[in-house]
Amino acid sequence: MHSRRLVVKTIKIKGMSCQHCVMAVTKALNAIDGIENVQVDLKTETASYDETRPVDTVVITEAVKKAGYNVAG
Ligand SMILES: [Cu+2]
Repeated sequence: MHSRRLVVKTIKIKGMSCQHCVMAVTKALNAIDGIENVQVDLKTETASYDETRPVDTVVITEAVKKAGYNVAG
């Protein structure tokens, strides 16, 4: 039995305007290996998720960009 690494992270997402955008960003982030339990909030323009192993920020930025949005900051 090995311990499970888990870090909760929150990032800022720019460009979302409706629930369709929220779903698109959620799907893009959920597809990344090492990211789980994605929660995207339109009003605060944030995405929170559990990182179960280290994920390069470039991977996250590119996935969000590919979905049509941007990671701010
Ligand atoms: Cu939308």
